[in-house]
Amino acid sequence: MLKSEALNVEKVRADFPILNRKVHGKRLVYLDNAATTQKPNVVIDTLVDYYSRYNANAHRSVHTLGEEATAAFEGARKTVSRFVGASSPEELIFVKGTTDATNLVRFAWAEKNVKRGDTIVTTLMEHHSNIVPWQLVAKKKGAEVKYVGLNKDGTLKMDEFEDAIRESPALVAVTQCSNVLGTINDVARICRLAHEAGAVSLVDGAQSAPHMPVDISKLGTDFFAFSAHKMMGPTGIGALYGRKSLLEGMDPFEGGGDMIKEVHTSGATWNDLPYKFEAGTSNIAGAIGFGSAANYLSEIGMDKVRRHEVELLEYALENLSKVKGMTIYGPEDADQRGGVLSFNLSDVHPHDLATILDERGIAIRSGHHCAQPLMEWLEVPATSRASFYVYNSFDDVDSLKEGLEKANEMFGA
Ligand code: 7TS
Repeated sequence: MLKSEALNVEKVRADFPILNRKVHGKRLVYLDNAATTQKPNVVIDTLVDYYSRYNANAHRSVHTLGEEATAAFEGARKTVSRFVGASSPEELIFVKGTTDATNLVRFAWAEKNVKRGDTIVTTLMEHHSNIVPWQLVAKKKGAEVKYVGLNKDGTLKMDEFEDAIRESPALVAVTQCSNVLGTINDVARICRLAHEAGAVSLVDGAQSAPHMPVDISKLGTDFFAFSAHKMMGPTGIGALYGRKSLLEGMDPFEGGGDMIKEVHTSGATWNDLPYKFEAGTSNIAGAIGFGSAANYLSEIGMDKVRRHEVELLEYALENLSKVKGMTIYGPEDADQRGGVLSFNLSDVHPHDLATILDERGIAIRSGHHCAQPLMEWLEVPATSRASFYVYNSFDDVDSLKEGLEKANEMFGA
């Protein structure tokens, strides 16, 4: 049996109780990590510990439980901000997830700063959460969204990007890693070019922060959005990193408790960063769980996470491409892509394929993956997608290959 050189996968797997369950009597082969990831015991225990020992609201009460909850919540903010290389925890706003983060930028920054006739530059490989908010802003403000196209191998057409930049866009919003093609974009370069053109930059880190070392201080982006549930943390929590100078100039778009300094009948003043953007009781348990997940990943080492996924990808690209009728999308070189592998098998509908694989305990996703402009570019209504994480083994890839061969038999290919 092949073993990962980067990681002790068996040791990692032992941390994830869900991996012991059977699906249709078969070993669970979980290959839907781009949708959401499984949780290690340490994250589950952190949530149980909070609710069973020190559940209290944060930033409000001076009693012991309140102080402990506040300390854990703010400790998590420090951990998560360090994890992505933010220069200070006050630049890290807890939100519901990546979608909530892009919408925060939409309401609190773009609605004020995007003007009639402006352009917003994004790409054809974005998730809807990095497209629809900008379409809504453009419609409201009389601006235009420009989509940078893709080369045949699923990489960005940088010449088109450079053309779009010449029009001095208000905002450049690009994903660091595509959730369909796996393409890794050179966002450091993109942000540099965006800034030279006077634009503000936003990087969608939903598929990068969980899978590769990310250092925002080196990327140089103004905003960076990511979700905890895609990196072993709980659902309903994520973060928006924002450059302090920008956040300070922005008004809150949600009003309520905790985001104010003082409220009088005549008006209100705003709290300091990051609280100005965290109205109401936060997802305290979620944030603490997020911190625990970031610690777990740091202990493994993000360089090892990345190396393991590249090993799996190389193996998968080589072996799955041998299956009759396979079309695999995205860059050929595993070094240029994240651990996401989208494909179609002859004319088998991806939903049928996902159902056949599920019978064998294999979980993949089928559909448009919330990236319909990309599906249009690929000229397919949907794809199947296997996406990897640290607990996936070469065995999982072998199981997927066998499942695909079985599907071929069933469909008479
Ligand atoms: N950006 C990218 C690149 C994503 O992959 C996703 C979720 C999001 C943003 C939105 O994240 P959320 O946590 O706010 O939902 N992607 C997927 C996926 O590929 N399959 O299910 C969800």
